[in-house]
Amino acid sequence: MKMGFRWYGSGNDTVTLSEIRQIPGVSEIVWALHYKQPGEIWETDEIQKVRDELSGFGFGMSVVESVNVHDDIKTAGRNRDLYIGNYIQTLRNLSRFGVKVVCYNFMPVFDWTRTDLFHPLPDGSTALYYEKSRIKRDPAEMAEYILSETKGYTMPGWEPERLAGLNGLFELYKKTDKEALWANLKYFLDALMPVCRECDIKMAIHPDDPPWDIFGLPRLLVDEPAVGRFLSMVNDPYNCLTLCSGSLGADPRNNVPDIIRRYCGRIAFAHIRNVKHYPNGDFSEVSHRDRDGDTGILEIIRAYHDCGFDGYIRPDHGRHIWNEKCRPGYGLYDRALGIMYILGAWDMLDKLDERQ
Ligand code: DNO
Repeated sequence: MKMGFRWYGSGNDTVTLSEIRQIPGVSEIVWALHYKQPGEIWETDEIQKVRDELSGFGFGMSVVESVNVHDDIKTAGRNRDLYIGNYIQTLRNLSRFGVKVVCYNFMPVFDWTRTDLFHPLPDGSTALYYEKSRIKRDPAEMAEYILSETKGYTMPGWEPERLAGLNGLFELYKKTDKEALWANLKYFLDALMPVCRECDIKMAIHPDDPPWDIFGLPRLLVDEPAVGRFLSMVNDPYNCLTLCSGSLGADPRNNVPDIIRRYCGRIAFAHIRNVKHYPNGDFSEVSHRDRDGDTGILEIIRAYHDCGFDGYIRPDHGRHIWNEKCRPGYGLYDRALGIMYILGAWDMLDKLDERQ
């Protein structure tokens, strides 16, 4: 497997490339043009600028997270073919720079959702937290809260300009039920697959986070049957998964190691995140150490190792520790600790294999 670290770009991240270079084992920066709106073409000169910056530090740029999908594509809106055309052009441009995996999601209106971005943990650190009962509230109220909590940083899907048009977005999704959303996802992927094959780029969908419907909006990639349906609906080696252990693992009924063993050949990108469940359905993100949460981090690593996983991997959200001021979930220190934990387990599994 190839270790990556998500980075939001110069001037847009508290973490620097020189800091990331000091974390053992990281060869890839998981990147994106964060200023781009869904539907816009990523131009080659813009991509080249990132390439020059990353290669100056010896990093690869094989994984983009994310090229976001326009709402017209998700809702079969008037301009969906135009935006699919733009997406295809972006893939072609990315392939000129050696991009191999494009992560995206098909969640309506919001990307990942939490109710508390800096929830205190008993050890004095803070972490992302989800309180089920608070989600029933009006999404506009929720949006206002999130904006005040993010302390100037934007969370994907919760950008101020997007939240300003919240009512319009909800209106747009009224005619899109779960089956319509599945059909729109298939339409999108069917159009992309020939280009993906030609460009050797895998499309890697991120599961819905959390893995259940919120604010009355349908969500698709929520459990093992849904993952199976997704992969057989477009049965192409370029139609792949970003297997996010923390997203699927937020539902205690999901056995993430089993899902990995079952679909390993179609996992292009792995996110390793640990969550702790509470009996009332709330959950908290925690350190990557297996026993700190309920996701089964060691079994997950063992599943990838047993399958001979050679795709890309990154530690997902970390806690905020040592007074670090950073994007929610995306600080330097806890993600660096997460990498050392993952690599420690992985290297030991390699050693044990050598003995046999
Ligand atoms: C959360 C991330 C997601 C992910 C998108 C993919 O931290 O894992 O925001 O990047 O859902 O499009």
